Amino acid sequence: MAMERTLILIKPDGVQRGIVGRILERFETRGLKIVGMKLMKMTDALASQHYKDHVGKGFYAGLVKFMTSSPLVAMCVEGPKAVEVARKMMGKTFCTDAESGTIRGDFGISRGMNLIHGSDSPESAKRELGLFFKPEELFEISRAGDAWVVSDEDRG
Ligand code: IDP
Ligand code: MG
Repeated sequence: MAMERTLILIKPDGVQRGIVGRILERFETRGLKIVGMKLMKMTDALASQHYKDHVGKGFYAGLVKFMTSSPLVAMCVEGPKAVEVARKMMGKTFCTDAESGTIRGDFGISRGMNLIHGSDSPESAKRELGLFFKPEELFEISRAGDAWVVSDEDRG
């Protein structure tokens, strides 16, 4: 079980609603480590790279309008199986379908305005992190309490 990094975006609706802290808190409390973070605006060009698999779909124009409308918070989150763990924490794509206890299921009721993005595989995570962060914007951070959150076995 190797340590992984994943891209998490708190989308413009999360920033506008003032719930960035409540969403962030869940990742920190779970034991995942934030190793990069910034407030930024997504451009049309970045949207077309980030959402390249969705270009041409019916919802694409609306998705880009939403994602570029206001700043978002981009984070690199690290931990054992971080990609899968983060996706479970987020819940199903549409907030209306997401289980209670997940971020989308606890904070949202919309389909498209679903508060959060998380990479869907380690390969996507690598690609997406490269779109949002320069290497020097991501840190190796060791914290005093890490030994009580992640064991040698978890580190792989
Ligand atoms: P994911 O974010 O759960 O991985 P994807 O299928 O990759 O879901 O879709 C990317 C984003 O596009 C979703 O998070 C959502 O914001 C938006 N989206 C997807 N399908 C629809 C739709 O049918 N209507 C409106 N927005 C959608
Ligand atoms: Mg996706």
